[in-house]
Amino acid sequence: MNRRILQVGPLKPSLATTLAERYDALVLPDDDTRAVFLAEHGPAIGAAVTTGRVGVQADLMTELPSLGAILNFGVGYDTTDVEAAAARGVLVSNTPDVLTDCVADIAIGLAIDTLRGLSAADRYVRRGDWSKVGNFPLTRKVSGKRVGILGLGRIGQAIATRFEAFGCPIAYHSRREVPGSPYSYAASPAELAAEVDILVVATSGGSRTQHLVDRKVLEALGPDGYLINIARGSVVDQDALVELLRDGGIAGAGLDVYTEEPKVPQELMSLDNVVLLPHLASGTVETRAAMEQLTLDNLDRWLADGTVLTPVPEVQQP
Ligand code: 8YV
Repeated sequence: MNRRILQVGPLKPSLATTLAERYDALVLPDDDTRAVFLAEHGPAIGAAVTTGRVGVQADLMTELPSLGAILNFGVGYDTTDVEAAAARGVLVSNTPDVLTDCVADIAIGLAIDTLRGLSAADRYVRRGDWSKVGNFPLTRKVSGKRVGILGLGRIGQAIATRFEAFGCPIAYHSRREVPGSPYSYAASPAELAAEVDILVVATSGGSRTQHLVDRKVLEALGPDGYLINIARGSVVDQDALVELLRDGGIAGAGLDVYTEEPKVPQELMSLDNVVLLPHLASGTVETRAAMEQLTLDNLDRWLADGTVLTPVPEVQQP
């Protein structure tokens, strides 16, 4: 088995250092030396370590004929071509569970910030408006709001549990109804949006969920509805979202993810009914350390016996 390890894209610095020092990993160049690098080292590469921001596409896989595993730092792996990997017998692992709590916490934080205007109020105080203008305008209550979860997977479930503690009735839409779930099931994203005050996007990304939240869904959410997205920017029609936010078609949005990160539409910058985060939901010291450890554990397992601990569902273990 070829065992050379390849780093694809930037990684958490401590992970990159460990890969280089402990595993003698190579780093894929992203400049014009890449083709020469791949011609020289491609055939020896056994495993690639990457993140959801970069991933391994089918064309890179063809340059790595001995590739046996792609280890993804992060739960989302929509930038890796899992069908091409499965067809080539390449294993793909991700880092589920260890980041669920932090991502769910940020969904709640975004909802409270968006409805109660925390970031906007902070700007208000810093501008000196409290003494110049007077009291901050009234905001919207969070407790008891009807919450819709789009994608009741591990993270969606953790978000639902947290909102339950706020006395919020929960509904959801997933590809399939979840057996035994205490929450009410809506047959489509638009039906879900129509019956809730806060719509939380918690699906995976990729072609299957591209623009699942389209203009129709946002219009169903309506002028009193709020959108929270901690999943992937690709799930939401961002142009429609910007337009509806600007024109009062929806009440507000809390966003951790965007269509083309790190680009954030300029039109959102001046809107006080929008909270903008730089894709930080899993970004705590504790959780990123756990993601790093799980990535290395997957790599060690693959080196030991050719399997991984946390394979993505689309690929079969040997
Ligand atoms: C990370 C994420 O920001 O896990 C995911 O899918 O989006 C985040 O946890 C990212 O994967 C790390 O680069």
